[in-house]
Amino acid sequence: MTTFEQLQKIKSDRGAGFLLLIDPDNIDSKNLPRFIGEATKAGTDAFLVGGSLMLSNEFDKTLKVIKENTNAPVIIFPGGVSQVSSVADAILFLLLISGRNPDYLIGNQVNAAPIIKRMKLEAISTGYMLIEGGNVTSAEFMSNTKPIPREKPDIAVAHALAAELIGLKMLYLEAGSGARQSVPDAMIKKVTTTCSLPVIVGGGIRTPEEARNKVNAGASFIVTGTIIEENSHKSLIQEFADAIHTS
Ligand code: 1GP
Repeated sequence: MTTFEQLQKIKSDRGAGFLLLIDPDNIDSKNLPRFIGEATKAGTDAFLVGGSLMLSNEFDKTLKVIKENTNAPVIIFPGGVSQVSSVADAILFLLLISGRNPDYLIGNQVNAAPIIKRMKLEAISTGYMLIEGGNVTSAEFMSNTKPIPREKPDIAVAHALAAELIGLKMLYLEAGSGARQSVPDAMIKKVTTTCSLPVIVGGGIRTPEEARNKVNAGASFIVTGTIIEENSHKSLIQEFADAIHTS
């Protein structure tokens, strides 16, 4: 089964999937093996690994440690071309479709594609949409693109439909790591009722209840990063998993 098929199965078996973001720049590497084991037991469905900056030079090593301590899929969520590795199960092959910066629409993809192909790494083509989250996030600053205004769901819908017609496999509605406000539920609802692609939602989600509201609005996968970096206790991971798994 491909990783994309595994994600589809998670969605159909559990209602929605809980993806935990591991940013190699923000981890306590000594506790990583134990943390990954506990997070898997507490209901994490897959791990996303990556970051906007990547100051750490231990990307491969971090991926190896994660792989060794979980049987859940380990998926690269790349902030740039340097974040490609054959250790992972797959990579989100992101096109930053909300922006108009050609480097993030096709330039980086052209640089990364031959490497990904040579590694035989599964690429899951994903339309990545930055949504205004109340503060300037690293993703916005680093990509030099403007997010979609949060009170303009129709603009988000038009981008989502373009992604579907282009033939991308998934959408990622992103308020940005550490966003003050997460993607509005009304926008998620409008996108998921108009567009048939599975939708990942992340950025600024801080409570299990908020995560559940996003699933109820139509999200297929929820990503949390910051809140679990701040409080990595397994009981909180379990609460998120329980809120996200509706069946
Ligand atoms: C960022 O969507 C992810 O790309 C997670 O965001 O760190 O705010 O949870 P947070």
